[in-house]
Amino acid sequence: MARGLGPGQNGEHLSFCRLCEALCGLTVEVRDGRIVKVGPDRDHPVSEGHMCVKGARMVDVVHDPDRVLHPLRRTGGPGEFERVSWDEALDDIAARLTAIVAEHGGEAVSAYLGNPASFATMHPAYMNGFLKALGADKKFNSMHTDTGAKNLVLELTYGNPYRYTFPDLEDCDFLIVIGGNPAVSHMSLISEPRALQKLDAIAARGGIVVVDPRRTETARRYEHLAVRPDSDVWLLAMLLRTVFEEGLFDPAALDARAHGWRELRDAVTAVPFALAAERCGVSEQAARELARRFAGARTAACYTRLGTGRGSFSTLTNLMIEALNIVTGRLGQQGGWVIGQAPIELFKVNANPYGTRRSRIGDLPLVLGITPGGSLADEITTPGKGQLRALFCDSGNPVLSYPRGDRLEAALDQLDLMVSFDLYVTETTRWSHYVLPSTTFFERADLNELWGANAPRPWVQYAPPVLDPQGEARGEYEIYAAILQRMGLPSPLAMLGSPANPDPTPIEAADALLRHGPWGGEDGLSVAKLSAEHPHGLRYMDRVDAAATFDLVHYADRKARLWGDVQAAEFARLSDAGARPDGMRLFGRRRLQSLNSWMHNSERLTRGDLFSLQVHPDDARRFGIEDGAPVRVTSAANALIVMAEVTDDVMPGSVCYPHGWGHRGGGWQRANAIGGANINLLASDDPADWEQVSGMCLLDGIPVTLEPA
Ligand SMILES: Nc1nc2c(c(=O)[nH]1)N[C@H]1C(S)=C(S)[C@@H](COP(=O)(O)OP(=O)(O)OC[C@H]3O[C@@H](n4cnc5c(=O)[nH]c(N)nc54)[C@H](O)[C@@H]3O)O[C@H]1N2
Ligand SMILES: Nc1nc2c(c(=O)[nH]1)N[C@H]1C(S)=C(S)[C@@H](COP(=O)(O)OP(=O)(O)OC[C@H]3O[C@@H](n4cnc5c(=O)[nH]c(N)nc54)[C@H](O)[C@@H]3O)O[C@H]1N2
Ligand code: SF4
Ligand SMILES: [Mo]
Repeated sequence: MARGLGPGQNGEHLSFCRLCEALCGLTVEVRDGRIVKVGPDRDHPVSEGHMCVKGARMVDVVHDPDRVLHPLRRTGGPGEFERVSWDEALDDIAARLTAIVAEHGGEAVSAYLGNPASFATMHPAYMNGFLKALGADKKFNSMHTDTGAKNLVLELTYGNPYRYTFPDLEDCDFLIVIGGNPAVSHMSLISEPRALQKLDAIAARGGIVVVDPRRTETARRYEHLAVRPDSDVWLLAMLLRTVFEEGLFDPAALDARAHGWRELRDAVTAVPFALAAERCGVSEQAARELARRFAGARTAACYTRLGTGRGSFSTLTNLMIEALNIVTGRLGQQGGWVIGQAPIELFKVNANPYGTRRSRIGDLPLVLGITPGGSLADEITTPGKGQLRALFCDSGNPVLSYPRGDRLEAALDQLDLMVSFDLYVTETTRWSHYVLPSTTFFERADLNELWGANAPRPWVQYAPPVLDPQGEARGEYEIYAAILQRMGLPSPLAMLGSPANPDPTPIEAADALLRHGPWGGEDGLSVAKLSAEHPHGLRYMDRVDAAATFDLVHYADRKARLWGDVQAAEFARLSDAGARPDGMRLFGRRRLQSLNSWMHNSERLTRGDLFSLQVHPDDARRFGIEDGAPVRVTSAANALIVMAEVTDDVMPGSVCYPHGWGHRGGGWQRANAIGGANINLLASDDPADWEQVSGMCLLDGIPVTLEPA
């Protein structure tokens, strides 16, 4: 294994994948300036030779003939571009931005930051720095389709929205997985590339129950408990009620760790089992049984992801999941429910406490100071102070990933300036005045500096660039810095500068934080040391320190809060809900070979069954729908025609279709030809239809009707 290869040099480079939280170690073979093979790094201290097909096919993205490799300027309608030089593009962007800020103020400028940026060093930090330098007060990202309810719940329960709780998989004997499909998604929000191996071991020691409306790849592997879409809140109420009623907890221990459990106990005890069982489709007996197994296990954790995050009670559901872990003594238990330790502490202070700001559209309380992404179109089209006139779209595709891309497209067309940083002309970026070619992660250096906080076996790795930027691509930081420099403004990471280095690059800023972090100091962690001595990555601690979880509870008394105004109001709202409304509910799924709305231009990743509307045989009979035949799906927002797949993998009363398809008008030719539907056209972009506590869009459990088309 050659070490210290420079970018583009022939040989086998060491790197890591930045497509999902698993962050698998990779070997990347370069010949004549091109990547010829991406393989697993068998010597990586945590992934130990694990990777998936997406990591291997990044080569199709890096060398995709449809990739944007030069700055593009709009010449006409959407998607009509000409090639321009970087100087022409940056000069014009800076001039137009200066004029917009002068006329309308910084609040007319904003940015949308997409999912891939979560894996790039300091990316959210320097985008914030860019917006701050301009005086912008709004930012958008993928949070309102993803983690928003969880972030809010972390803030309410522990006082810090940035520090995630997760299961300590190593010693866990019993795991409940609610609304997550780790066999496909690789255990989202947890960095454990060998998650499935860990889950198999948990199942062998005790058990794993997968609560999901679909018999997923994970549910098949372990035990499946079918639940109706958007009804988990009722199941959680039954689980907690059982724990309290049957005394499956230690009140003295709980008093030492949490406030508010008596109020919570009274609230769940007021939820009738019969009503809850009818709402979620899980019987009282099955719920009680699950609660007993959970509380009775030596060690246990209840883990959740997207399936509970985008429903009509997403905050209350996630609050009760934290509560279930806390009440049963799982918080801070080795093999239980923990908060981890990163080598960099970036978010000591919450600059935007929940509720201190509200959105201009829909008057919703902001979580983390992020404006609800579902309102992006209305933020552009609604006149008044703060109306958006300039938008930077960085590493995101909100036309496909958020509700009502059709309305968003029309709004984007009204912007005075839209600038996108992407690898492709996409459904979103085609509306830009400029598309600026960005580097892939193989063309930039990164540190996985923050993900150690979410790892049962924490590690840190520095990956140097494998290739030089392809074509004229540039890193996003460089582009932001060049725009600000032209405007005479400080660079986007100036706030992390020091007298010795007032203007650090992202890696330099991360390095300084690493050197001053808990594993820093003389002879401690630094980029130089990782690069020279630990090219495969370094496990800076053998295991997450479960007991240290309590030190990371942000409240001064280190106790969790199980009750407050939000809980009281949400339980009151729950008690007003009557019997289950009739009708079909739509929810989503993911596929191993696909990543959200991209990687669909790779031939190898787009073979076989890509999308279908999964319908239960009973519903198919009821609505006259045949396997493989077109079906019209109608929601309050829209109607779409898609192909049906009749299968009892989904529960009666629910239908399932993946998001991120329906490509058209972008530069990715194979993706365009594949077809499929943009399922988010059926979701609502009216704030009144979202969960009002967190501003999360309703993406799972959308009421729909079906008919043959
Ligand atoms: N119905 C429904 N909708 C969903 C979801 C769902 O489950 N159901 N999931 C939601 C979730 S969890 C998420 S995270 C969002 C994702 O939604 P978004 O974050 O809006 O977008 P992505 O689909 O991840 O697209 C990423 C874009 O970044 C580009 N890109 C990739 N790498 C880089 C890079 O290094 N630099 C730059 N500049 N660009 C890059 C890609 O070409 C692509 O255009 O979708 C959400 N939407
Ligand atoms: N292969 C692959 N891996 C990925 C991604 C990808 O697109 N492809 N995306 C990455 C991203 S951005 C993210 S955020 C993570 C997401 O990681 P996960 O959340 O694990 O991913 P999903 O497959 O969307 O799993 C959500 C599960 O919730 C279920 N569900 C839907 N509605 C409900 C409900 O009301 N109640 C319950 N209990 N379950 C429900 C769905 O059936 C599905 O099985 O995955 C990441 N990893
Ligand atoms: S599981 Fe696949 S996509 Fe995720 S980091 Fe590993 S190789 Fe990349
Ligand atoms: Mo996500």
